[in-house]
Amino acid sequence: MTKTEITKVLRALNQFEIEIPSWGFADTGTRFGKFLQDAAAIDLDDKLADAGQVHRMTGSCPAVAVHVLWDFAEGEDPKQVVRRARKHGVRIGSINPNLFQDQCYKYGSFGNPDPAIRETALDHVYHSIDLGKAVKSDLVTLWFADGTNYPGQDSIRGRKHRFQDCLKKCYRKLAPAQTLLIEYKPFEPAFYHTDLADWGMSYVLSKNTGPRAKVLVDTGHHYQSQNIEQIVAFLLDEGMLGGFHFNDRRYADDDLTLGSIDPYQAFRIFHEIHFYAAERGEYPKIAYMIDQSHNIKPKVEAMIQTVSVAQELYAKAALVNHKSLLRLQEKNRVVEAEELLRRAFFTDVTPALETWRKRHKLPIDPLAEHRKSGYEAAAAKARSSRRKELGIVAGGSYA
Ligand code: PSV
Ligand code: MN
Repeated sequence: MTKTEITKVLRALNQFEIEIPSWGFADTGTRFGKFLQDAAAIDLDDKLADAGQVHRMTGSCPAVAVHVLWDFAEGEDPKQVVRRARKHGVRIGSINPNLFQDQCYKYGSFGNPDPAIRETALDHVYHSIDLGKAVKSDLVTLWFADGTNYPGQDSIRGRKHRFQDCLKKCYRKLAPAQTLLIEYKPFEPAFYHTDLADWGMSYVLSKNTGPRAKVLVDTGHHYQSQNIEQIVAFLLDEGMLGGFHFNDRRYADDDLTLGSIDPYQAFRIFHEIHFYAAERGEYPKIAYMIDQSHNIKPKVEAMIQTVSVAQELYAKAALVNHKSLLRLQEKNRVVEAEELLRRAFFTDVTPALETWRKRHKLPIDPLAEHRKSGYEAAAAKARSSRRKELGIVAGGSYA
């Protein structure tokens, strides 16, 4: 790599932060089963400790996304949570209300025809917004499992109106520093229609909700072969890209490690962001988040691997020479323009990553350092008696 290239990467990585999900550290699985891990986090304190280890190894993950129902005990003092996070070297990031798990949501939350259920859902989001204020988190991330399973089951337009009404009500409760991120997903668990099925639906509802409501792109939430970087470029240009949930997929919302199937796609997404930033002279405010929970990989290792991949692909994308690219594009020099991207993608950015890590006093090889640290074995040991008490043992069942 040239000196200029290394400088470009260092500059890019200095402003690259990626939030990790608390739910990525707990025992999770598919709907067919969970494979328990001795070191998996049991409670929020464990999750924050694991997140702290990821941040110590990678230097890019100071914030942890939390899922209100899974992470906050009834009556939990938010200040205590802030203190606990700080103790582990991290802070609380986006707040994720849970509008899909309770029995009352069988026919939806914000889209439910029953006004009483919509009130229940709204109360939960209001509570989540307050929690965000209390822990000084400025992001509230909404994902809805809402939809129908059969044609004719409910009015698609009626549900849209209920959604818009509820979102506006939520928006009014936000503090000025808070932003609402609205996620979409084409299907699952609803199998006929999903109320917020694609970026266009999230865009329309966000736009009608207010200037601090933006679209959240979960890379696993698209149909096969959809051009995600085009969605990203479009949303960026409209000032409507709020953030990402990163993961990779082969079939549907598989929660695979970012870049494990198609690293070039993640690169192309990052390229659109660098390209936009170069034209603007500054990086847009985007919440980069990971949304992966691993069934067979050790959780902390998987997260460190993911963040390292994200750093690498972000760094590669930063190498594209935008002035040259624009010139080639203006002249329709297709092959050379494509080669510019390909060359950046295939550049070995290890020297730049090592320099960045050295400068920030971080391990040169985050994964190797984590393995050497013995963190996993120590966590398994420390958590074993609690696991026994709760009946969470390998071979047992844990709902
Ligand atoms: C839904 O599939 C989703 O992507 C949402 O972001 C949820 O909050 C998360 O996964 C739960 O795992
Ligand atoms: Mn997601």
